[in-house]
Amino acid sequence: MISEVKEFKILGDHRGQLVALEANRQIPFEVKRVFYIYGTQPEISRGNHSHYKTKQFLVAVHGSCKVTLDDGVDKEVYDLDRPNLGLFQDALIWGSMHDFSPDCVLMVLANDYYDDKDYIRTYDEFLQEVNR
Ligand code: T46
Repeated sequence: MISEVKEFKILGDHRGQLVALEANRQIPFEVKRVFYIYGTQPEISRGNHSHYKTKQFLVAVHGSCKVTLDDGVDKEVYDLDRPNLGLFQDALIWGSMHDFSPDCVLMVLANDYYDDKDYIRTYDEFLQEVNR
């Protein structure tokens, strides 16, 4: 198993719903960066890279998408279709995000600041790195 979709407690009442995510609790690292992607067309695939060190946690806070994670041996596809679901993507895992609903807002929490040098952009280089 590469990862698993985690289900968070919904702290709802008659006013609506609330989901709380805390560093080192629901999120398995200290969060240094949050970004979100939206307005992605259904036929578009995003990501398609890995990271040397960056760990990520993905939550579709609105709408839905699928995430394929690949550890160099196995591939698994995960559905993020509710705002109380999250998926951990470790370093050295190839990730792609696809099948976005038009209203999807995919929020990503990361354990480090953005650094272009932390990206592994070709699948061959990724395989070399995981087999080292
Ligand atoms: C991932 C998926 C879901 C920044 O300036 N800061 C940032 O923190 C990020 C993530 C990106 N950028 C810049 C770099 C590019 O000029 O934003 C532009 C688009 O980034 P990128 O092409 O990496 O976007 P995606 O959607 O292919 O991938 C991003 C993340 O890079 C990736 O780790 O999991 O969103």
